[in-house]
Amino acid sequence: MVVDTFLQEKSQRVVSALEACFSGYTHAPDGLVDAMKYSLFSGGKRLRPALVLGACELMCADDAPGLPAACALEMVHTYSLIHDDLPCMDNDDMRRGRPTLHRQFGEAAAVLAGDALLTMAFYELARTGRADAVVELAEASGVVGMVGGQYCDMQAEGVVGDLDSLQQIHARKTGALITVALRLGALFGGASTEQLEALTRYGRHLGMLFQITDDILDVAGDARTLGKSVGKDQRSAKTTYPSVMGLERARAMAGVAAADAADELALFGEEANVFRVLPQYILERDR
Ligand code: GRG
Repeated sequence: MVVDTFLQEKSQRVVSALEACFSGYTHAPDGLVDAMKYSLFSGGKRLRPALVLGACELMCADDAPGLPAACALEMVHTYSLIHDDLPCMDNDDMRRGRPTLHRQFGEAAAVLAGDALLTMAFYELARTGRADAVVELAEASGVVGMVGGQYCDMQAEGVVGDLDSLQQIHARKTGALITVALRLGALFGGASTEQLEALTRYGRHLGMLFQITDDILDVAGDARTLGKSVGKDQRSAKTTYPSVMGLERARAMAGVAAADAADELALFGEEANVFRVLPQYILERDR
């Protein structure tokens, strides 16, 4: 309940801010803007921008300074999903409960909408004048972060991997964006080094937890509730937490990651309570 309210509130804040980002694009090609908006406003959980805003608010009792970074992160995340769904990658038909962008608008429009969202993300972040934030997002989303993790994940398809290589791939592919969400929120909220480091450690555990639950949902989740197809990992012979250790041990490992995440918050007072219960919420999620 606490987390639901938190996610709803932060989602509304970021959706309004995202809409405002498009208001200056009167000279942009309509079709491309429609494609970008189709994916951006298709009702994802908005977890990453909520983490930015929550971390910012935890630091300075106001989430407003974190809004540009929250928008930038949701744009990067959305572009990554659009490109991940393409025929040359996961070749998926459904995302967030409706046809994937390339199914609806064609492949070229999907590639370009993803490119434009990525560019727009850095435009919005650069406008804050915070070069340190731009560097953070570039590292987390680029070759040493999410894109690099996606590449390694695709290279590893059909190869039986161990837990160590799995964790390295997902620290980049999934963990980097979740961790940088907390770091950006902390930076814009004026965090001390100690606070930044604690939230970084929290983010790493949360990222791992998120990926394990994602793998579990691909085996045991419901496609309609998830809004995307299930069973893909097995079909594409991917190494996942359930494939390496079985479903029950994967669930236990997710439980440990959730507890480890909450333990990193000792530094903070009761204003961090939503972050304390968030890991359990992710552990129990069905979408
Ligand atoms: C194509 C550059 C590029 C990167 C792709 C995001 C990604 C990297 C791949 C998606 C595959 C996947 C299932 C990753 C696991 C974690 C993840 C990012 C899940 C989707 O995020 P959610 O559940 O999505 O937060 P919503 O729709 O709620 O925003």
